[in-house]
Formats: sequence, C-alpha cells, structure tokens
Amino acid sequence: MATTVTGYDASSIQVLEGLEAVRRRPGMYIGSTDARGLHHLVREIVDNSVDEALGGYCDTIVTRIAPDGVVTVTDNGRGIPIDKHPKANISALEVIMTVLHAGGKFGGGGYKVSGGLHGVGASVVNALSEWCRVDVRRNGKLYRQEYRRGVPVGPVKAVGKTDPDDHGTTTSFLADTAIFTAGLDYDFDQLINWFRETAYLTRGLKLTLIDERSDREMSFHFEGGIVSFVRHLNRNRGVVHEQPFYVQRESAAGLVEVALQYNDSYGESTHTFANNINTIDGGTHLSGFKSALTRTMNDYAKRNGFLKGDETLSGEDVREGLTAIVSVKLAEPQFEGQTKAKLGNAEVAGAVQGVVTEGLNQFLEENPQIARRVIEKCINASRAREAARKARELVQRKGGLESFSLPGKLADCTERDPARAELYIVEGDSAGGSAKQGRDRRFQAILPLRGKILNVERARLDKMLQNNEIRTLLTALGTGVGESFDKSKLRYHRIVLMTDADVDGSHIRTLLLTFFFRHLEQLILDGHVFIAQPPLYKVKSGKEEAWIYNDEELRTMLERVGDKAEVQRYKGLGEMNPDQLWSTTMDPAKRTLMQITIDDSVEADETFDMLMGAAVPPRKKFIQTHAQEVQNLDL
Ligand code: 0RA
Repeated sequence: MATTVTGYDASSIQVLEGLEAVRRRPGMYIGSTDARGLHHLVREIVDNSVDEALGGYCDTIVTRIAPDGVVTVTDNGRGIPIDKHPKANISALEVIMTVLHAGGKFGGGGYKVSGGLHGVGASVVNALSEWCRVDVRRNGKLYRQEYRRGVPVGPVKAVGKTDPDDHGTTTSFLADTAIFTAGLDYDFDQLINWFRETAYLTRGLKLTLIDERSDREMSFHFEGGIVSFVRHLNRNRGVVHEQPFYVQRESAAGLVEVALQYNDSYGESTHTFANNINTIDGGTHLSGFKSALTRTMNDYAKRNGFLKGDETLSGEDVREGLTAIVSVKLAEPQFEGQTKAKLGNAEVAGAVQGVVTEGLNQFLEENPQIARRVIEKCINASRAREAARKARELVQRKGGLESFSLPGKLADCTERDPARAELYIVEGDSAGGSAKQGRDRRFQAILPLRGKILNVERARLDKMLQNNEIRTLLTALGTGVGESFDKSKLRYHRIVLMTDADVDGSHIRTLLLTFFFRHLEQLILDGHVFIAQPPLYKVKSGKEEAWIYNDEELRTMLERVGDKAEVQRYKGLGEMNPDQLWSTTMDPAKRTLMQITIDDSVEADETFDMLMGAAVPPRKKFIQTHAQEVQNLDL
C-alpha cells in the first residue's frame, strides 16, 4: 500500500531536511562560523523582538549572557502565538522555530528589521544551537517548547500560570560548539555598540545587555531616537544650531526618517540605515538625501539673496560640518554589492528626496536665523574649496613639470605593478634609513616622514595641502584626494604604517590613520592599509635569542627560560639594524601585518572624534579593536 505522508509528518520531514541543510552549510545562512557568525545569532533573536517593538507591541528587551555561554533574550511583546497553524497542524511557535524562512509567512504587515542582512529567522539560530528553549507568556499562561540542535524535544506545552497582564517571549540558546569551533566568546563591546545603534534607530525601545561573565550591564533608551543619535555624534563638537533638523514621513516607498545638525568641523559624517542595518556603502536613500540637501540649500540661498549671479553651492559645500542620520524602513529592502551594505531599492531615492526637500524647506523658512548661519557656513566652505582647488592644482602642476616627479625622500621600489608593490611609511629619518637598507627593493618602497603631520581632523583640505608631509604622502600614493581622488591610480596596494612602539609613534600612527579615514577612506575599505608589528623585546638566554612582540609572549618566554634571561626592550625602530628590521618586521615570510578595517562606520567615526577631539585618547584601543591580524600575505 502506498503511503502518502501528510500533515504533521510531511512538515516534520521538511523540517528535518531544512535543519540538516543549515547545519551542513552554516556559512550560507549566517555568513561564517567565526566570532562574526556567532554574534549574528544574538542579533537574529534580538531583531525578532525589535520587530515586535516596531509594531508598537513591545518596549523592553533584555539580553543576558551567562558564564556558560547561554544567551537569553526576553521581550515584553505579545508573545509568539502558540495556537495551531491551520495547515501544518502544529503550533505557530514550532513553525517559527523549526521552519526556514517561516517568519514572514504569518503576514502581519509592517516593517521588519529581521530578515535584513543575514536575517534568516529564529529557526537558523535554533538549528545551530546545542539546545534552545522558548518561553511564551500569553493569556495568563506560560508555554514552553525545547529543542536539541533544532529538533523539538516535545510539543508546545502549558507549563504554568503567569500574571494575566504579563506577556512576552523569552528565548534561550546555547550555540553549538561543534559548529562554532572557536568557542562562545561573545564580545560585550561589539554587542553594546550594536545595541546602542539599535536603540537610537528604534525610538522609545529600552535595550539592556547583562554580561554575567564580567558582571557588566548597560541599558539604552532614547526618547529622541535619531535626533539623540545626531546629538550624540556631535557631542564633542561645537554645533552651529542647537536644535537638530528632523523629519519623519510615511512615503509610498516606505518610512523615511532624517535628522541632521551642522557642527563647526570640516568633516562630514552621514550615516545611513535601512531596516536598522548600517548601509556603510550608502545606496538609493543616500543619493536621495544628498540631492535634496544640495538642491534645497541652493534654492533657499538664492531666494534669500545669499548667492550672487550664477554662484552655486556644491554637494561637498553643503555637507561640510554636517552630521546626519538617514534611516528608512522598507517592506522589502534590497541589499546590494559585495558586502550587501548598499541599499538598491530604486524607488527610495525619490521618496527620500521628496520627504527631505519638503521638511527641510519648512525648517529653513521657520528658522531664518539657523538658516542664515548654516548657509554662511556653506558659502565659507565653497570659498575654501576654491582655494583648495588652486592649491591642489599647484601640487599637481609641480608634479607635471618633472614627468615622474616623485618626492625626493621616497625610496621607490622597482616593481611597477601596484598589486605587488608595498609602501612603508616610516617615522623619522634614522628609522627610514634602516628601512631603506633592510628592505627588499624589488617590491618595497620606503617613505620616511619627519615629525608630526597635521591634525587633519581639525584642518581643512586647503590647509592640509600646505603641509609638506601630507603633500609628499599624496604624491607617493598617486591617487589624488577629494574630488580628484582616483583609486585606480594607487601606486601601492599595500600601505604599511611603521612607527615606534612609544607614545610619539602611537600618536603619529593615529594621525596617519585619521588622515586615511577622513580623506582616503576608500583605501581602508578596500583593505590597502596596514600597521607593521615590530618586536617590543629581544630575550637572550644562553645561546637562545628570541624576538618578542607583546607582553603576553614575554611572560610565557620568561616563565620558560627563568630569570637568567637578558631582556632588551626596543622602543624605537632605529634601535634595530637594517637586517634585524627586515627579519623581524618587513620580511613577508615572517612578519605580521595588522590590516585596518572599518566594521562599523558609526563606531569608527566616533572613535576618531574621541581620538582627535577634546577627550584623552585611548589610542591603542582603537587600533586593537579595528585591526585584524594578517600573516604571511601572498605577494
Ligand atoms: C504575533 C504574531 C507573530 C509573532 C509575534 C506575535 C511575535 C514574535 C516574536 C519574536 C520574538 N518576540 C516576539 N513577539 C511576538 C507572527 C507574526 C509574523 O510572524 O509575522
């Protein structure tokens, strides 16, 4: 007799196949199984609760990390429905927890932040967990279902009573170390940054993170939403107007929300989000915002006699000193590009442009004093840019005279293919000398920089271009800067900052990184910028001699060889002879380079503010949190 599998059995077979697929190729669902993938699990579960908050049903989410790696997320939403799903004859909760992509199937409308970048649903977290448990408080009862590696241990059961006014969902999971083989090392700071951002983007939501491993706890709750976000980003800067501009409107394309405030710096920090995902590569919402800003400012300035004749303000002019948050929530966001960090929905450009044009026009008309101060700042920017253009032309013309006129201090390499060439930027002439002698001149170029470069965070492009060290560096790199930046002209695909292991060295490194971040960010995004790792000590014990690169290594070494050892500390690169510098720091076969990455543009922006603004700079910290180690890069 032929058997037809229906109802519960049919769906449970599909479920098992689905869970199998997730466990077999976890990377396809969560990107990777390293620390990044692990943190995605938390995000996935929290995002489901954030969606409940966006619907207006929940205002508190508490996330707890236990010492054994169990993560528990509790919200005060409606509670995941536990009633039977009409077709599958199993509980809606079970469907959500075991069927891939079940989330949206319940309809319900509204915008969802889950389902974004790697938004794959709670079932994927469940499948990748050694165990998982969901507690639902609903209708005065407590319902529970437990799972092992995604498979239900039993059906959903009512296990107790609750206060009838209490409602919500609690999900606990222990990520499976058979999948996350590097362990369950949740990073409090990484999670906190994302929680803070999410709290700003979801006005009124209170988000708490409790780390029981280190007894730390932090909560975020911003009644001002993205207005608070903008104020926060500007907190160390002088502001041009006290009250930020804010507009929120439901458009045909989705919900558009923009806040902005000008400050007295010369930089721009616009951060864009789609369904709470930080779209660091911009996209249609960003282009819509930019065109509205440029057009509205020009129209207002013309109408009110600030601009004469055919004078106009460029996009860069109206964005100088601007801090802005552009946040859209869409029914079906499309993320494009290699990193999926660029919004592609075409209809969003016009929607954002319309909302911002209307809102900003009204704001300028109603606040003529603010309008005047902002427009005057834009006009100043325009004049400075003109001066900068002249200064730049001067630099470029000078370059043009002696055809291949590279800076005299540059010891270039013979390799002409940029993909194989490296530029070492070295602090000071003496270290520069050692590097020149020690290098492999076939592919390593050396550029010694003397003294401190300008603090570019505070300086404008035209002033910056008067600085000799900056001009030299730009000429060596070949890309140009600002409007004339062209990454295809980059002369070295590996740019290595090599500075002393002391306070001055660290300061110079920070200044250089700030310069790259503010003016040549694309080079960082494309992975071209690195930090050399010179040794800190040489330890001699009898015949044995070893280079030591950090204090941890030193401790281990000294424990091994005892206190007969002779420890020599290297503070400056100049203390090593050329051979030593080559073998410890520059030889691709042995060296370690730290690649500079920007994971989170908001965080990086803030860090640079902190470094360069009034606050005392925890410089080391930035470099450690944003650098990833790269060893033995192929040439
Ligand atoms: C009502 C209906 C649906 C889900 C929820 C409430 C709900 C889900 C979660 C997840 C975490 N906390 C929650 N609180 C409530 C189904 C609606 C749908 O899937 O679109």
